[in-house]
Amino acid sequence: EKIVLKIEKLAVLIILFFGNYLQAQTSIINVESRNSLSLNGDWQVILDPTNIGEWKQVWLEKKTQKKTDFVEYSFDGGPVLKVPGDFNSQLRELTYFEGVVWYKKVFNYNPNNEKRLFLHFGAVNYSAAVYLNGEKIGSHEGGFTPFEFEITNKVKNGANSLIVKVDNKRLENGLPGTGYDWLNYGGITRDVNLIETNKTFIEDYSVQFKKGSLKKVSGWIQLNGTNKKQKLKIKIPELNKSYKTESNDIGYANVEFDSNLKLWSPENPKLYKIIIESETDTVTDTIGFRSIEVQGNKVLLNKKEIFFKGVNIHEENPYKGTRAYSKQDALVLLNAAKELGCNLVRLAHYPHNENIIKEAEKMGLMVWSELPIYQHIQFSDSLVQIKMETMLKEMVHRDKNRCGVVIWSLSNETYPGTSNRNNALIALTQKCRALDSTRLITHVVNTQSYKDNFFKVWDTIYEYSDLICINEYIGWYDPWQGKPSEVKWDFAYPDKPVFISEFGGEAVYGNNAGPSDEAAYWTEGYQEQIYKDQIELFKTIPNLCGISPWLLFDYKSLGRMNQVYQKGYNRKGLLSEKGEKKKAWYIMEQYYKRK
Ligand code: GCB
Repeated sequence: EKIVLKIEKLAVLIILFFGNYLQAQTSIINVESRNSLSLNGDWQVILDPTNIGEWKQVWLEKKTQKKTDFVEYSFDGGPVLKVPGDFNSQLRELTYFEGVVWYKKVFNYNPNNEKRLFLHFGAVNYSAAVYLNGEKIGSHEGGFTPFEFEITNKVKNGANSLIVKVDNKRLENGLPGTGYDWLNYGGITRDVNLIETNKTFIEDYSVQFKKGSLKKVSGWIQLNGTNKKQKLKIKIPELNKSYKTESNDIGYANVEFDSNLKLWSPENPKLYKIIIESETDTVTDTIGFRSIEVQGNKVLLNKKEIFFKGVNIHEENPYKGTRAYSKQDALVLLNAAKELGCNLVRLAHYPHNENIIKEAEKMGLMVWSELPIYQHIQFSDSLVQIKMETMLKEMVHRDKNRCGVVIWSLSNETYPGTSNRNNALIALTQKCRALDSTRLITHVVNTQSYKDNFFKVWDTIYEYSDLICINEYIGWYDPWQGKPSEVKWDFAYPDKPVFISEFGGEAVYGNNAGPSDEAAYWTEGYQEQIYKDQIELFKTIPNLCGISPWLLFDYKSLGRMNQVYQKGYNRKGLLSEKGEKKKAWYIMEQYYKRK
């Protein structure tokens, strides 16, 4: 009995401790269609590189009482930053900053007894602690997914002071960990909204085709609030369709109906206006319907074989040198992908903002969405596994109704030798499948061997992956071991479709000076040759279902310290950061035209 007690105590302690990571509620989906008040715009900030504000309790906003009092901080008189936006690009002294910035915004509100109020963040990189009128209302970890807090009973009539401690310091046990090849843009990088709802509202819903079907819509609706049993409707005005159902004691209703829907595809990205109605709420969405599946060694979109013509994209507006977040930013990236001839964008290496996902869907670009489980992850740390699961839920939760999203990618270049890596990734894959069985699930691996022109793919994590996704940089990090057209392949899982998720090399736009057979001169010609050779290599790959070059635009990465050629940029772009086309661009464009 004593042992049982001890275990119980331990369990409570564990829950209290881990609870800190799970404080934020799963957020309301489809913010766009909610009754919301934007808190975007100017926020006052205090820069706090040594995290001293924690000790000074900045969130209390102490005021002097007596003539002899002094307070050693204030937001007034300090700098102002735009939200949404990374802080690095907004203030010179924050260019390479990784640490704490305190943000403050005052908003007015008149509470209404009939309503509930939620404070919703699109994303804060990397962690956020949120204070309302001096009281901590919660925290969130993870730089690329939404989170929210209900503040119905906390918001005051009149002026309210909201303070957010933003910290983008790298963590050993963070996602990603401490090492990664992109700029660690910190800040309140996506929209902030107050969302007002009725007492009971439609919190969440899933409306997509049932796996494998081109007719059957399957999903569910979830209400939040006390009035749980309600009559519900899903309407598709364009088809004069109205499907009726009812929610049960826990506010949940299954959805299943047949309909003659036009299919979404890259050629015809058809989307329908969908209205979801309860007795107390209405939400409108724009949803497309398609099926995506692997059958044998092929990928089928709407039951027809598809070849993924992809390109890798980081969430950076190359022209502005900022984190991308707006529709305009999205169009800069997606128009370039379209021009290249793509039908898929791999949004590397973390969940991108909703704008780019929605714009891609409208343009007929399929989306590969990924978790930042990247290279040096501390799988042995049990906190990491909890964070992985939380982030997975947040990613799938937000985008489950986006038909454009066809692939959930759960990891990139993790090392099989890392303690507990396989168990952690297998568990994560199973959780992903339980959350969403309709999309393809993959892992990206680069622990293969290439010797004597013989490419061996053996990582056992592929057993759990719908696709074999390989990053290989032959011609750049690894020299060719023979003719590209004569490479031989050996797959441990020979019956799965193969996707080359990264390949490429670096070049400086306009640099045609050096010999084009030597990497060290960073010429366009050298990069162009890599692309020509890679295309020869692709012909040798059995079950090839797609490729995506690394990557669309040159982008900022502090690890790229070659002062002559890189200057702080990863130069593997087909386009420079100014949008200039390198020679390799045309090779890729031609290849996609022929495919
Ligand atoms: C990779 C990584 C990617 C890097 C790229 C590179 O394999 O997945 O994040 O940026 O190589 O340029 O080295």
